[in-house]
Amino acid sequence: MKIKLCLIGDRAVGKTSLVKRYLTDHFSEEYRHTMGAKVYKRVVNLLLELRQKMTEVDMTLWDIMGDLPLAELKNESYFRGVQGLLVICDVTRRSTAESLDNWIATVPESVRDLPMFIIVNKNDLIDQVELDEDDVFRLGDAFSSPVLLTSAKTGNNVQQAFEFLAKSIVEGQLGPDADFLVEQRFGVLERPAEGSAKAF
Ligand SMILES: Nc1nc2c(ncn2[C@@H]2O[C@H](COP(=O)(O)OP(=O)(O)O)[C@@H](O)[C@H]2O)c(=O)[nH]1
Ligand SMILES: [Mg+2]
Repeated sequence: MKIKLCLIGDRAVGKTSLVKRYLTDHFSEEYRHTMGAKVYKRVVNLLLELRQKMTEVDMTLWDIMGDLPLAELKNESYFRGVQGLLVICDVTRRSTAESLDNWIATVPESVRDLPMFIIVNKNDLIDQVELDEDDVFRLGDAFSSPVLLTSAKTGNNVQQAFEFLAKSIVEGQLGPDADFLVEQRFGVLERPAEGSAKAF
């Protein structure tokens, strides 16, 4: 099964570092540059718990190149065919969490309802933290999405971020038990009423 995941989030939150960490812990190959984006690929075997079956997932990871504004990405193929989003902020800069609203508001409408994980990166920088536990929970509520604290530096939760999202997508495509599995893995998050998706 082929899966396309896109990374979004402010400059320097660690998007590229997370992809590199995920890829270089294992064999990988950077295989394509497109306008405004770098596309990476990794093939993994993931265990689907419910079916007790391994499945091969061919992941392409789309990372924004440099500082390209999202408005330009929308004109490119960045979001075409995407199945899941990693929405990334930096635990040491509150502003990067505040701007997630803007990121979500600017992605194409069809993309907004896709499986999405909020990633709070740089969790190794414990003495510079600007987001507390409540903030992290509020982010999850606001976007009705699982939140993972990661560190591209130590590798903490990086593989989980990519592979749990990939599994959510695969399981979502595999039938009605998918929601149950996602709830079991992450706990249930209430979907907020229309228009209330504001964490800050
Ligand atoms: N301490 C720490 N630094 C990180 C982490 N992730 C990224 N960085 C640093 O943050 C800066 C921006 O990272 P980069 O991956 O280029 O961000 P991008 O613009 O979102 O792609 C670089 O100096 C990285 O070394 C992390 O988890 N912990
Ligand atoms: Mg980058």
